[in-house]
Amino acid sequence: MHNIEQLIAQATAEFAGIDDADQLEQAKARYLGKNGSLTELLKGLGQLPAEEKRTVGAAINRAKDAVEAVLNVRRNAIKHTALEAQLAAQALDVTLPGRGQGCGGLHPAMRTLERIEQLFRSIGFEVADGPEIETDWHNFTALNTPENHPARSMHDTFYLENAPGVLLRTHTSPVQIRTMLTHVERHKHLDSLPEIRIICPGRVYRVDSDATHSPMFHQVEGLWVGESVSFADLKGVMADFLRRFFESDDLKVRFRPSFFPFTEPSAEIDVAFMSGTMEGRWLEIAGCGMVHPNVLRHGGIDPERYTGFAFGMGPDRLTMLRYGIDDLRLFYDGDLRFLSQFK
Ligand code: 2NL
Repeated sequence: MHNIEQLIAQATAEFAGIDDADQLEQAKARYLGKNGSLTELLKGLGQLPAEEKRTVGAAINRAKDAVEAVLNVRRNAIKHTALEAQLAAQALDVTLPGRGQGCGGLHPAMRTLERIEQLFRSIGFEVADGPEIETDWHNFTALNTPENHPARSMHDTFYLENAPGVLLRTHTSPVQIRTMLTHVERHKHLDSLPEIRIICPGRVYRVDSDATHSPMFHQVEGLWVGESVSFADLKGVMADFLRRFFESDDLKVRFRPSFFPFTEPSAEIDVAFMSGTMEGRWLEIAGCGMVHPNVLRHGGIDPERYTGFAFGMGPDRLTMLRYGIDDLRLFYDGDLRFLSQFK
């Protein structure tokens, strides 16, 4: 009996000195485990005379309960201490200022498109859009592109599978064709057609991919059709637009003869900056011309009565010039280290 009381006292003292959960379980095993001292006492019960078995057995079981109880108290204390430490370490300081919501920004390509739209709106143009999946009639035929023209080949144009004559538009001209057709239909009750003044910004697609070409890129085309629209109007509108776009009154603008199937005559527009790193160098910036009579006819407009000018430019190139970017792929890689500079 004396032995049993001693074991309880010893276990209580031992548990009290332990701060670690694993060590506590090891200490428990020394009393209550398979070879623990209380377990050993129980095993020795068989050698006792029958009248002692009851009392000694009951005493050992009480001792086990007592040790178990002391153990649980210690277990809970250790758990509580660990939790307190964890809470202290992870304490939230609710008085700290918030991290703030990172504010997004427009992609540089979109900033340029919006700037172009704003400048053309200021001189009476409207912004038109249309489908990116087009028919070859709207994309090529209506634009006076010969049946055997290389641009129509599968090397240059993305065609849809299992849909003959359907493609990803290679320029935004089909929007202008569609606009002419609906404009004519809408105003057919009038003696004369109100003017069409639109720009068509949007995504276009060509089979092409390197440092200066992406298979998807942006284009802005413009169209002005009326009863006396001339090449002089074209020159004035474009020179004024480019000087305002680049915020440079002394920007040099020149028109160089060129060829497009959809315009006649046609010209390439070059600009030269009078200051900065690009000073004095002529850069090709857009193509333009008087709308070919066949194209007006495909748009439902009588080329004997109406004339028009059209132009097309790559806003991605304008963006690169305006911000001094030398690799087009930066636009489309989605790397925030690059893009966040434009916020
Ligand atoms: C370029 C050249 C150009 C046009 C696009 C056009 C549209 C219609 C009728 C006639 Cl509906 N022309 N568009 C005209 C001349 C040039 O683009 O270098 N683009 C990047």
